[in-house]
Amino acid sequence: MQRNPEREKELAALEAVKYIKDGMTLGLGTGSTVYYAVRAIGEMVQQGLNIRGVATSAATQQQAISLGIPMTDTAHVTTIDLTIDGADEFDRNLDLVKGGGGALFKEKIIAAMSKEVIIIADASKKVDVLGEFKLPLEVVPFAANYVMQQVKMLNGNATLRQRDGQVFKTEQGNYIFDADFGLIQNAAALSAQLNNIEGLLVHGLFIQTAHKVIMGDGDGTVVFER
Ligand code: A5P
Repeated sequence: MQRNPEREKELAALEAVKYIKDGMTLGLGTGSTVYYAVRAIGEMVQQGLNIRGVATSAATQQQAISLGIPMTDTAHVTTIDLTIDGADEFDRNLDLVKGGGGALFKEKIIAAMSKEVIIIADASKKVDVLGEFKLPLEVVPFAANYVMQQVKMLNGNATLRQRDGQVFKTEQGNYIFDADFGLIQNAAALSAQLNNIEGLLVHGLFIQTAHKVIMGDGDGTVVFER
């Protein structure tokens, strides 16, 4: 089958927004797939939907505001009804690798605050085993050498993310390491080990976070549920 990833992203996004109800506080993820969801939510708001959004990145915040979506932030909400976000990989347990865009810190906090998390993705994101996509790690610069060494001890090979010839900095002013652990046979165990490294602010494994993954698949969508 000739696949069109952009169409699959859009189809997944359009299916996900059907779960939005009036009055909800909505977490808005980051990335090229969520772009389509935010665009659709903008249209729904124009047609009278009453929601407020909480963004996981400055880019999403900007897009949402430009579409007239009322926005708030984590200082003003304690729970989020539903979050719609993307992923770099998902497996059959609906465990995820995220952070390709560098927004993983806010994405993890927003996911933790959410009663329900729906992940939207094109079909290329579905994998048998996580780990082909290098795992993003957000690292406080002061701890960079230490974290690099600790990641090596877990058999990870990390490289400092660069963009346009410069060291990439997150919205929090931290580094991203893209870490190759090979195929991750036990994602929960690796997640726990990474959680124990001081100075590693957050990693891109999202374990038991997604309630649903909606995947665009050719001309339709498939919904995976936990
Ligand atoms: C942002 O940091 C990421 O977690 C994104 O959600 C993820 O990279 C998916 O992005 P795309 O929808 O652009 O593939």
